[in-house]
Amino acid sequence: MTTRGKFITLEGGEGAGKSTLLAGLRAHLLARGVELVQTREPGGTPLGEAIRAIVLDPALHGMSGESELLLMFASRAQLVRECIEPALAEGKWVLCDRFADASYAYQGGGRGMPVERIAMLERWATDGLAPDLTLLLDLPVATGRARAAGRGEADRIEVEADAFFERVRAAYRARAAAEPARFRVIDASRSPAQVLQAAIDATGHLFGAVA
Ligand code: Z5A
Repeated sequence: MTTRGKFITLEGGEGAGKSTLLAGLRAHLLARGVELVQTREPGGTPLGEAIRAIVLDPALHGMSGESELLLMFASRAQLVRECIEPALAEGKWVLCDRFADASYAYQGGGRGMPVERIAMLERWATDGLAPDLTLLLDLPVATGRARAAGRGEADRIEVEADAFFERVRAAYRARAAAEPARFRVIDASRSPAQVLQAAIDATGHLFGAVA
């Protein structure tokens, strides 16, 4: 019988270093012989990437918080069914750049959408799927925004004020504190090499099931 794969998600504010860490972590896991699928949210499927283009389009500044929330979960519902669940069932590990915690942080913390509504959508869209491990890259908002600056035109969410991103950060930290068994909070103000090492250390316990 195939052993189910592990599901790892990366979370954090703007410019936290998720993409940088993903490259290093992916290389580490492949070197350990893990069969891996890497994906992202919003996006990761043809439908999800089309939704991503919509939710990040700066021209669509009139989008309501409700519409934004539903679009994030539409992308997620597709990703779970088309990509994540099949991969895990085949024994592959899945590395995902953001997942449901991002909706609690951005739409819940940032936009003030009610948590119960997000939880209801999560149950529906993910069918109970939760990460085995979530790496939260935590750093001050100003540091992340400075890192992300100069990448060209800001997307529809990046144009939000610092106060929005402070609420996002607080919501992420609250979720990590509420679920310490699933989350590992990594100080993302350290060097890329130190952040990668912390992530590698955090994945160690997942290898029990790998031959
Ligand atoms: N969103 C949402 O609202 N609700 C949801 O449910 C979901 C998402 C799933 C797109 O996400 C947007 O969607 C996002 C949340 C929202 N909006 N915002 N803001 P995304 O993950 O695709 O985009 P992002 O958050 O804007 O990621 P990013 O800014 O591309 O950052 P990153 O991937 O975390 O960082 P990076 O590209 O690795 O690094 C940024 C720069 O810092 C780069 O120059 C690196 O070389 C540098 N860097 C990286 N690590 C370090 C360290 N350790 N030290 C110094 N410099 C570093």
